[in-house]
This record gives sequence, structure tokens and C-alpha cells, in this order.
Amino acid sequence: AMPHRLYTLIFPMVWPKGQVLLGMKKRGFGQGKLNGFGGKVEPSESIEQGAIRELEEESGLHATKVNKCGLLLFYFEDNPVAMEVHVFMAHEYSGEVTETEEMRPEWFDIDNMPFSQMWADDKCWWPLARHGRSFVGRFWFKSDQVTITRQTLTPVDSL
Ligand code: 6U4
Ligand code: NA
Ligand code: NA
Repeated sequence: AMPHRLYTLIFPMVWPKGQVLLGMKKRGFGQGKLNGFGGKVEPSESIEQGAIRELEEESGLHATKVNKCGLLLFYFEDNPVAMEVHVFMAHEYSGEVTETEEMRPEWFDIDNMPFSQMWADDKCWWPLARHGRSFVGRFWFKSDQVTITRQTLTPVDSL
């Protein structure tokens, strides 16, 4: 089977206002795109701990209540290692939103998402996440990191 590497992706939410914090990625993988916060899971931590750590490192927020909401698998042409991305919503957090070396954070309306500046898969699964549905998605990308050549997306009862 194809090897996978573990990543996290976490979205701070404001209810009932209906806002989500995204970050403009300033460097590295996905540079120039707006996305949730996250990164590689370290061997010493759980996946949820990794999500909380990356959120704090990249946005200044410390999440105190998170929910799993999705599992995404990304296959990039020319990369033999799949990305296994665990997606979370953060419903409670402390601290102040801060721009970091990696991310410039900005709040968006959950029903008016800047999909043209996000990864191409996000517009597929965001409607599920936004309505509190859990999901498993697989997306195959060309090496341009823009073109999706194949996809599957399944709502699930639990992850
Ligand atoms: P370094 O610079 O090594 O510390 P790290 O912060 O650990 O990096 P990073 O930022 O490269 O990891 O992780 C990639 C991030 O991009 C993860 O949060 C997952 C996310 N991501 C990757 N492909 C994505 C895609 N197609 N759609 C999406 N998020 C994606 O919404
Ligand atoms: Na990151
Ligand atoms: Na990291």
C-alpha cells in the first residue's frame, strides 16, 4: 500500500455569528493559499494534540474544545507519499489572533468562503463541515497542486 504521512487541519469557529478563521499561508507547502491551520503530526503527540499545537504556533489561539470533523487523503502526481489530513473544528479557545511567520489570519463568513483562494478540494467538503457533518474525502491532484483528476467524498456518521 502507498505510504501515508499524517497532517492536521483545524478551523477556529465563532457561533452563532457564523465565522471561521483562515490563514494566508506565507511560506512552504500551499504558499499563497487561504487555509485552516495545521501541519505534520510529531511522533511524540496525538493527532488532536498536533492540531492544537499547530493552531497555537500559526495563529496565537489555544484551543480548549475541538471536534474531529473529517479525514482527507491527498495524492499528488509525482509524490509517492499520500497526505492523510485529519480535520478539526475548534469551538472554544483562548488567546489573541496573531499574525505569524507562516500565516496571516483573517475571519470569514462560513457561507461566503473565499474558495477561489483556497485549495480546490475545499469547496467540495466545506458544505458538509459547515453543517456539522463528518466526511471522508480522497482527492488526486496533478503536480500543479490545482487540478483534481479524480475524487471521492463520503459523509460518515463518525470518524
Ligand atoms: P513545516 O514547514 O515543515 O513546519 P508544517 O507546518 O508541519 O510544515 P505544512 O504546513 O506543510 O506542515 O502542512 C500542510 C498543511 O496543508 C496541513 O495543514 C494540511 C494542509 N493541506 C495540504 N493539502 C491540502 C489540500 N489539498 N486541501 C486543504 N489543505 C491541505 O484544505
Ligand atoms: Na503548517
Ligand atoms: Na510542523
